[in-house]
Amino acid sequence: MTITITAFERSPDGGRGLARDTRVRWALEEAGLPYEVRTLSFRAMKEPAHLARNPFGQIPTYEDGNLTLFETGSIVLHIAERHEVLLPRDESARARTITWMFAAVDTVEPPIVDITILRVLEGDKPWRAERQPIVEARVRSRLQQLSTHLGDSEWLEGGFTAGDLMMVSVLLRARSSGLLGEFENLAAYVARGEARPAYKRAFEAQLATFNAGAAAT
Ligand code: GTB
Repeated sequence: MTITITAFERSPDGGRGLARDTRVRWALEEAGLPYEVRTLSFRAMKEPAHLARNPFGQIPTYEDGNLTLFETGSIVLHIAERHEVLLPRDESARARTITWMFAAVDTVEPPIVDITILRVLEGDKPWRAERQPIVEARVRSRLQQLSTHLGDSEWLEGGFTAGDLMMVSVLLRARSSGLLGEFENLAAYVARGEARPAYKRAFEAQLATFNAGAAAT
């Protein structure tokens, strides 16, 4: 059975790899697992066929035979379980890796998403100017804490793991705000993630999907 994931037919990020299918593609590339992509329009994402895959009508999803998953944390964990590089076998190292995966999606990503919401969905609202420094301060605080923890280390827990894959993916979303660049070690950490051959393949694949969608419309 070939693994199938879903992705935007035409990602609103213009192919910059910021939509969440990129982290799933990256995990699949790290694990050496081939996959196919089912692209969806925004309308198709809310139709019954896709709601059966993800009740929230979002991408990405993951299908392998009879198994269908949604939520990138869960999908990446499932993939990581099949590859020791992503999820160490040692019990404590494995638990620490999973801890970092949760930290990425539950502690670091929400304030970063708030910046996008403010810019994209609330850009014309009267409260934007007042809210902007508040939202940025929350992100800066999280980045400072992460930066302090990372220090001069290459990765969060010794070698590269799925915890780094999720954290780098989340941090990439903060780059355009300029906040990531305030933390030299975090910017270098993200660059190390982007330099991995598996990330590069994932990035090129999502860009090819975007270009195909753009050419078709
Ligand atoms: N918690 C879920 C997960 O981790 O899988 C969140 C999934 C999610 O937010 N999916 C988004 C989606 O389907 C796409 S990735 N949105 C459509 C909808 O909800 O109707 C989020 C995203 C979208 C666009 C950009 N961008 O343009 O830069 C970046 C990230």
